[in-house]
Amino acid sequence: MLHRTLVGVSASLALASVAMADPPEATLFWSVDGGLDQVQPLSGTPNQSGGATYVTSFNTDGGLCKLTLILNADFTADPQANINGQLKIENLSNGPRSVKFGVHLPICPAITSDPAFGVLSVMTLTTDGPGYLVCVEDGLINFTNGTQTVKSLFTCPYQLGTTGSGTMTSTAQFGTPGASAPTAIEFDELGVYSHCNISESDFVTYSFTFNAKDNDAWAPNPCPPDLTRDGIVNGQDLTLLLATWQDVSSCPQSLSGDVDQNGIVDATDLASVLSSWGSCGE
Ligand SMILES: [Ca+2]
Ligand SMILES: [Ca+2]
Repeated sequence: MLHRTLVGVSASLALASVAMADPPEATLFWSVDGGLDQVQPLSGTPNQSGGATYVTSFNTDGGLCKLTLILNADFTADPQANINGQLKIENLSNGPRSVKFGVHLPICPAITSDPAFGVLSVMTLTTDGPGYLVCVEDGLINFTNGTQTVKSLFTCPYQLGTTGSGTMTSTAQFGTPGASAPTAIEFDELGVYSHCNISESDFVTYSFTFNAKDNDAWAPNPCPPDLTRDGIVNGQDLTLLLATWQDVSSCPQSLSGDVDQNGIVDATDLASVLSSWGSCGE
């Protein structure tokens, strides 16, 4: 019997509001019912709140999966950095599905947090009859530094189930609002990952709020050609630019010489420094 597989996935994050340049590229991977993992880049577009929106859809065995990721960032509320959002996974097919998906997204710029760091997340299963959600492997929300996972929420095993229709919720948190980490930690990536079995015609949502004290006190540069932020554009800025000449990054804020924050250090950035020589955008 051919089961029609129709799974919708949507995710939204809010990292509050700095006017970002081109949003960093995310990586999406997914599979349904044990199929091969599909991996694809996922580009974001700036949204009205100053963050970025990521949208994609994909087909598998006659089904459709849709993923939406909304990211809003605000590191101007020094010294707090906040992320909140919601992730939704729907199984719209006529049978239970094993759904695996993940999104990895660079955090630009990386957040340095001291122990004032925490996440609160609420998982809700909504069913139109007897239904369940069973974790198959790993955790849902991962904050990573390079390849090291700093913290995860909703790690296996967990499950929700009901014999009737309605909703069930479960809450996970760490650190909010108190201290949670023994030392300062840095995050350069947010990963959302889930592999779970979901009953037919049902869906699950994960809402979450993340707080971290940002020791970097990062703020937009009022004079972008002033790469050293010392109030003057001079040889030091030129030296810094040339040190990263032709470097590229999906996280432009990590390129010290990328004046226009487009992800590459090139002649446009050089021209900007030279045309602003001595002044600082006043
Ligand atoms: Ca300077
Ligand atoms: Ca550039």
